[in-house]
Amino acid sequence: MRRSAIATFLAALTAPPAAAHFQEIVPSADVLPEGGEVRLDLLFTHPMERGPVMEMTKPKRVGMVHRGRTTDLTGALVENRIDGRTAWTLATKLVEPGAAVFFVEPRPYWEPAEKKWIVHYAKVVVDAFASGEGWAKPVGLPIEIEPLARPTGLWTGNLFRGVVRRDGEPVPFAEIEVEWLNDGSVTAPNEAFVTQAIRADQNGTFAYAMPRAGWWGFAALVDGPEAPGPDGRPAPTELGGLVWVKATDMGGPAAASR
Ligand SMILES: [Cu+2]
Repeated sequence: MRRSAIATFLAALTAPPAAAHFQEIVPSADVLPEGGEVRLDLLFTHPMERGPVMEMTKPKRVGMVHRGRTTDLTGALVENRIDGRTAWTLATKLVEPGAAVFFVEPRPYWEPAEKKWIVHYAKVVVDAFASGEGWAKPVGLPIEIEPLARPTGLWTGNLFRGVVRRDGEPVPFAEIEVEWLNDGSVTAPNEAFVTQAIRADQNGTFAYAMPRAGWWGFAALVDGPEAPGPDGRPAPTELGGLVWVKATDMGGPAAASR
């Protein structure tokens, strides 16, 4: 028994942080050339490993910043079941040009394996009428990535750059985890490839070249305030500021419509 406890402890020590959690907020398209309906899927999962999906209770708030206005979309959330877990979906229409920044403020998730709370504030930009306007507008989340490259209409291989901000201030040497939303076509050769790890520079600025078409999640992670865990004892909180960015292959129409 004692030995198995030690084995568990050692396994925990040596296990790579492969099971990186990512709050997904993924739209049906990054650009709506003619405007119109956009559908967003919200789930809490491990994108590169395609699961396991974690339970996502109804978020505190979901909304969008569009043309300088913030709209609360929490009431439009529809519950969804994925692999037996709760996830959410929402559909809305963009009838005016301009980038809409969709965001989610989830409720804290208790991670029993790491004995910590996780709150991942996540956002994604959808550009209506391919306007090229409004994509840099911050939502004002407690931790947020400010894009330095327009996060829509990006080619595969493009460099995505951003600044990690906490309460509006840059976070020097912030840690950023990067994962590709795996469609099943890639198997990581080993655990090291599942989550890419990068650091911001002294100004909180980071860059990453996306090597494959599809959705990429960038998760800036910082320590939040301690909060009582299920046993009432103070537990750490991981705060994430995520942005989802789509890369599209240069090539035929088939690649463009992925
Ligand atoms: Cu997990």
